[in-house]
Amino acid sequence: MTKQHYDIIGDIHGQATELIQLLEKMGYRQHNGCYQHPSRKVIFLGDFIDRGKQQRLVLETVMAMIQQGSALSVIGNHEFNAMAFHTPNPDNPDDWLRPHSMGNNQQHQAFLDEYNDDSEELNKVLNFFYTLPLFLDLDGLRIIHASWEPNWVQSLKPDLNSDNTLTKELLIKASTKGSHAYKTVESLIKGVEYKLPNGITFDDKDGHPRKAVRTQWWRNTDCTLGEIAIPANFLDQQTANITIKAEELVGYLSTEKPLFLGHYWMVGEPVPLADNVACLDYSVAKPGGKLVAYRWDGEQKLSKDKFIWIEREAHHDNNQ
Ligand SMILES: [Mn+2]
Repeated sequence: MTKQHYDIIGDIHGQATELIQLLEKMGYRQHNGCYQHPSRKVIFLGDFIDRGKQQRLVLETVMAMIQQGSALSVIGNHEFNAMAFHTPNPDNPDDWLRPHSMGNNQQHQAFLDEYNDDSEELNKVLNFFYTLPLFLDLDGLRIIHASWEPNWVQSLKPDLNSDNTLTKELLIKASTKGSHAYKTVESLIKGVEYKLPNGITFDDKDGHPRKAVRTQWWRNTDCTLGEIAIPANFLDQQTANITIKAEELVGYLSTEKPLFLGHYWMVGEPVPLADNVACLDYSVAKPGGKLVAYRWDGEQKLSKDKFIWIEREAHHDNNQ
């Protein structure tokens, strides 16, 4: 039997215009309210929500595709955060699993604006998030939002449903800082970070000071922190020169199935990160960003020719 061919789409963050343009560019057409392709399926990498102003339209589009079998998806950290944001903390009923702090409210505000006073739709969407698996391990490819580590995935198995979706119990455990579930889920969907030494901090794209940097965890050789930090080029020279041994990295061997990730706010022309690793998040919710897909036809070695994208609509920049 031939392998199913997939179009894997990166983080959308409420940018429905670009999503629909990308689907149409790849030959998907609407039938019965659902985008479909005669021979291909989409796989979404999660992070449908937050930031952009068309989050309901994004969710309506992807929910229809998933329900009618023309797409699959994994969960992103923004869906996980939303589930925790809207779930009361069982240990403290006056609070939420994700506290409604100013920062957390700000990050989620565009979503709240669209679902304000519509608890029926909100519940429908939260129930949909519970149907999104943490990862997909398919015939010939793997999909996860931020990082793949077989032992972490295995250690969560007892807490996941048989289709690798989250239970409410796991949502609660994974919202408790310091727990094994918290660390593991955080690494898988928020990425592996390297803690900076000696109180060094830097400001991220949103202007928040950070004490740890996201890393290219998939590297298999010794390197410097400057070479694996994401984004690159913001560390001072001394910090950038810190040596990282291959064994300190999670690594992803070249013999493993191709792995597709979102999450990392890549910039520039889309290219594979390794022969068998590609990230499809190119920050479509930020000025200058794009919505990126990879058209996979069963190959083990990924090619830069198979990326396809839509540039962010310039008019969004005037509305923000
Ligand atoms: Mn993300």
